[in-house]
Amino acid sequence: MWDRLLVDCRVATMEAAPGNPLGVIEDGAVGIQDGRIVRVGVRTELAGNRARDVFALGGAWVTPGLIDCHTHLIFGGNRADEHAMRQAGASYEDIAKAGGGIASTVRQTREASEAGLLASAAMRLDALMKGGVTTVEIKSGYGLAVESELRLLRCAKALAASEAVRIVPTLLALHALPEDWKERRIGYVSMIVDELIPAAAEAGLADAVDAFCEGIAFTPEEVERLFEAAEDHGLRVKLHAEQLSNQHGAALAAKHRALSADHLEHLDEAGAKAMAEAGTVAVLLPGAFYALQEERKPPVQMLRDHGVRMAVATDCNPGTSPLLSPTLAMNMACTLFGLTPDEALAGMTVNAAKALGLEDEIEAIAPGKAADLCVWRLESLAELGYWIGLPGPERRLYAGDDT
Ligand code: DI6
Ligand code: FE
Repeated sequence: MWDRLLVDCRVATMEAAPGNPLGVIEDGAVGIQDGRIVRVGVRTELAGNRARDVFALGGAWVTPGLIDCHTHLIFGGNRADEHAMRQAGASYEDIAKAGGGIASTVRQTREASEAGLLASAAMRLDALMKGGVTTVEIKSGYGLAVESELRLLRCAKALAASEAVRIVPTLLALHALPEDWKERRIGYVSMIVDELIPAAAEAGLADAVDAFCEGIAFTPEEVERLFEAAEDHGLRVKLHAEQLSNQHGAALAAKHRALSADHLEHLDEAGAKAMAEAGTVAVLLPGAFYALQEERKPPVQMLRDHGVRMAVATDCNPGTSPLLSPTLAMNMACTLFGLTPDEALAGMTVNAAKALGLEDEIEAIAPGKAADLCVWRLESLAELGYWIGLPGPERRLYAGDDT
């Protein structure tokens, strides 16, 4: 006897087949036991099985739960003031150079109590979850010192314990050079490499290490030192690359078999090729492009031509992407970047799972995978990338439980 059986639904398994890129099963059924999917198929194939709860879904769509594979969800305060400054003509780089930007959030984060950080992050997390998110990656990066970075990772762990969502913690070790290290760049990177990475790895607080490779942040050489240290400690790597300029970060990330390279507005062909060869996922972040009113789009056609998998994420952060809706990220990926609605859905499911190295757990609706599912009362799945401000799924199952 299974725990649950979903019937009278159309299932987008996300297991692509020829002519059926989303692996759609019309008149499908999904069996769930102990938080995992045990069987999926057309209803008649599953007809002999019984379950404690049978959900008849009246023709609704079932997709995997959405995966937000790039966020900076935990931080103190917000930067609505800088949003206003940008409307008055200041650029993101101007504000950063004047001591605002990431440095401003670092100050507010260091001042915040742990309870305060958790409460504000939980509010944002709740919005993402209501929008259909069942897995969310959370980066540190607003502590910028050993203890304050570890504190953010511990907050991520606390949220994982209290909320019905899978949380994947990333140590964003090189995000910005803190004010008090301005004259000691090399020393700062050494501290991160020699102290923070070993401490985070030892405590099991991070799955991967990330950095911001940019003219206003860290150089490819500094990033490479970081990647080597991460590898020494058994941590995967990923990179904020080619967001504001071309630093050839994507090729560097690919060289280190990065899970993903993210943003990529200024990606060149050599970078795309290297990513394809390494299996590095391109994470597109239209919320940041929108909020910064950028003009240069990521080269989506080039990514397609080279067979680079594309994921889509909110990049939820206080500076460049105060975006709290996964389906709005999908809509923006379509409207601003030219993804098809199918690509946008794959970008928040199967490809996002790969960007987190979690394909075995959550990449599809298939036997053995976690029963993280969304039930959408929509006529077509293309509506997920179409509505601007879709309220969220009718039902959200996390590890088989209705949440
Ligand atoms: N790129 C971004 O868009 C965010 N971080 C990063 O490396 C911005 C973070 C912020 O401005 O607070
Ligand atoms: Fe980011």
